Amino acid sequence: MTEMFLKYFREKQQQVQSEKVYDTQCPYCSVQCKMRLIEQTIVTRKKYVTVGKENPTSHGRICIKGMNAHQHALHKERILYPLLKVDGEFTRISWEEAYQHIKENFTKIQVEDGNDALGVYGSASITNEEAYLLGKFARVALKTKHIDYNGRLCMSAAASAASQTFGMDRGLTNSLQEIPFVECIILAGTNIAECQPTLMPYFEKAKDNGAFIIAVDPRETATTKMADLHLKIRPGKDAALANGLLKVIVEKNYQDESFIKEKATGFEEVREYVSSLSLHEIAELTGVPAEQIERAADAFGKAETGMIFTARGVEQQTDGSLAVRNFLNILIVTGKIGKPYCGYGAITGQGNGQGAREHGQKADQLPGYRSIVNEEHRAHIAKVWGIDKAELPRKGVSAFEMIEKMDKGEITGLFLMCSNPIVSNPNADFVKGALKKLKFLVAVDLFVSETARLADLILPATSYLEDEGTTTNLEGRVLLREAGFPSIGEAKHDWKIICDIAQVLGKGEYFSFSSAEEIFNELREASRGGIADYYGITYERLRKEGGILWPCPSIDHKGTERLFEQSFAHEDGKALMAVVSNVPEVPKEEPNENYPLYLTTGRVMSHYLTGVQTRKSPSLAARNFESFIELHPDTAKKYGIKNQSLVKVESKRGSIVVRSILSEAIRQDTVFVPFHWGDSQNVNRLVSPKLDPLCKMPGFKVSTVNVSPFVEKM
Ligand SMILES: Nc1nc2c(c(=O)[nH]1)N[C@H]1C(S)=C(S)[C@@H](COP(=O)(O)OP(=O)(O)OC[C@H]3O[C@@H](n4cnc5c(=O)[nH]c(N)nc54)[C@H](O)[C@@H]3O)O[C@H]1N2
Ligand SMILES: Nc1nc2c(c(=O)[nH]1)N[C@H]1C(S)=C(S)[C@@H](COP(=O)(O)OP(=O)(O)OC[C@H]3O[C@@H](n4cnc5c(=O)[nH]c(N)nc54)[C@H](O)[C@@H]3O)O[C@H]1N2
Ligand code: SF4
Ligand SMILES: [Mo]
Repeated sequence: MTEMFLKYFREKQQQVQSEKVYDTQCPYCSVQCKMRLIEQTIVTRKKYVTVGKENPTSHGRICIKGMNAHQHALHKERILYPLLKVDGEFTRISWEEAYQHIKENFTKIQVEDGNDALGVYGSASITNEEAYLLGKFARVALKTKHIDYNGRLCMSAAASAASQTFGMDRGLTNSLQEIPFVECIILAGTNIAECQPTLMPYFEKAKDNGAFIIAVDPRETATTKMADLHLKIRPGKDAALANGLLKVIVEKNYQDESFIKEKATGFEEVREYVSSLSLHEIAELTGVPAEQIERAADAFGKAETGMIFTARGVEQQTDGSLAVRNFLNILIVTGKIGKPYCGYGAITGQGNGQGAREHGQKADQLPGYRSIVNEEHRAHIAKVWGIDKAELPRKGVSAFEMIEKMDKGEITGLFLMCSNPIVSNPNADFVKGALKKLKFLVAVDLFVSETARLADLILPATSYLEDEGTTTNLEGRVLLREAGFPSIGEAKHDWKIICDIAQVLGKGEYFSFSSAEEIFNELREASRGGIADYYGITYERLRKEGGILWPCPSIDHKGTERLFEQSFAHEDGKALMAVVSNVPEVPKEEPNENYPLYLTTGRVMSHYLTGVQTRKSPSLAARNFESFIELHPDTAKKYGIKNQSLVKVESKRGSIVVRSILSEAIRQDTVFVPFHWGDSQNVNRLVSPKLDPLCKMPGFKVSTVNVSPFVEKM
């Protein structure tokens, strides 16, 4: 009987089994691995598998997050229709009703409180088309100056440093293909093994070819394990460490005099400053022994070729932009930029962390990396948009400063697209309080995130599987993300939602787009002649060529692999060095009696950012289902904390409870907590809200805390 049934079942299965394949691209990190979603229908059940697809960046590799990304996109908790909060409960309404609510409330707020009382908070997880359109929406449809985005918390320090030193900011100055041939590599505050895992083979090949790798991190990580030398720095002291390296480089004459003379300004001042410093004092300050600083400087200084990579460990600091500039100083002094196997890489974070920082979502920026304060730039964009230059709002404020304005009642309405600020911004309890003060909050999301819970209205967006558009990966390579999967429920594309609202507000003529490609074609015009010039890139070319590195000023231009080969992007063609003090302008929190430990924050392999997506993915959530605090066994002993026990972690601003992981990998004066969880595990409730005065990046990587065993009150 069983035999017969099995035979019957197998035949049946073969009969009805069908397979569909969707070309897509990972929604998570900046590598933007190309993937395929395979949908198999077995009898009545659908089964999904994601596999990698050949591409010039990750060559068909994907990591566990990419492999399981479809699990959140297909999750049953996806929002299917607009939800209005009525008496504290979310209630289904139609899109028409939702748009009417927006019209009424936005209009009322702007009449009562002024145009700038409406804020727009965007994202680097949306496409270039959507990022571009959101900037236009704020300035043309809402006429507000207040727009900024979550990339402020991510890329602003590196972007500001590269713009000031080189005259332009593209994450990698070289293509990844050069990495295997570099002799000496510095990885400062970057955990590539967990955060961009599919890039690891580039570094592994470099090692096989004999490269010397130096890692700078207060913790041992899967990345530092690859290094030949690990500088286990005290959190927040990277600028000083770079001064130490510069000092040795200059004293031992590793500098490239002719490069400096021909291509840089400001060297003498830097030389003078670092010469005045004591290496012994730098060792004390940074916690890195002087001989290790010397060894690192020798390795980098003597090598024929070298590259430096930084990520958020160096950048998410209240002196982050200057700390990066000091690492760029090292490249310039040693002449290791603008030639083969020499250059800089800010390892970009979010999927579209590069493109979304170029096309006008920033408070001070217009598309093509143009400046909102430059009259020529304003005129160019006003012309593309068909408005009068005088109508273009002026410069607004950064993401966290917008939240401060909500607290003060200066911003009273917010349009939030693709971000979860109460989990991702510092001083989270304050942020929550500020958002609660809003008269009207609209959140566009896939899920009811911690922030969307506070919204008056939630609009359902389509996911990466459903929404076509371009993203620009960490190399500066513009990619077309195909998206043939049908939309789920009544969800709409982010760009469509923006266009529809503009229409309801009477600005439809500026937003009459019927496809992402049409928006891209306007973006091309808007970016034309700017720093981030996309004019020569078309969907047709992207389909044919697989990806194009900007700048690409004309249709027959092949794109730009290596930057600064002839000159830097400043008007004089030179790189501008900066003296970076060991003592930052904004003092950082230092351990004291009440808060004796440094807290630093970051990521784990299996979760992404505030975790709204990855916590929905069973295969990822199973790897880390709760947050944790990593602390050294000696530190744990001192504070009476056992392994795998609940710990109360407290700062001046708040407290959380997380489970301990004792590990000798971390410095004794430092604890680490990831930020992928909300509510009682939201580490940003502890984090200091101080900002880098130059780029307004929060100092996520240094706060001070105290730890104690958690005792449950009966
Ligand atoms: N798995 C995973 N991958 C991701 C993400 C994710 O959430 N999860 N997010 C993506 C995004 S948006 C981003 S921005 C990137 C982030 O990528 P990374 O910047 O590489 O990640 P982080 O863990 O934030 O920080 C990197 C390292 O900095 C170290 N660090 C902490 N304080 C300091 C310090 O003061 N100095 C130095 N030198 N190092 C310090 C931390 O110990 C950590 O190992 O990753 C992207 N990829
Ligand atoms: N303590 C600490 N805090 C940090 C950091 C840190 O290292 N330490 N890192 C910072 C960094 S680098 C970053 S990038 C930020 C990120 O901070 P956030 O932007 O707040 O984090 P996400 O989790 O990406 O939030 C994205 C939201 O958009 C939704 N979403 C996903 N795809 C789409 C889409 O296509 N359309 C729409 N409309 N919604 C979508 C998701 O469900 C989610 O709710 O966090 C920062 N915060
Ligand atoms: S998370 Fe990053 S490395 Fe992993 S598959 Fe996605 S894009 Fe690739
Ligand atoms: Mo990020």
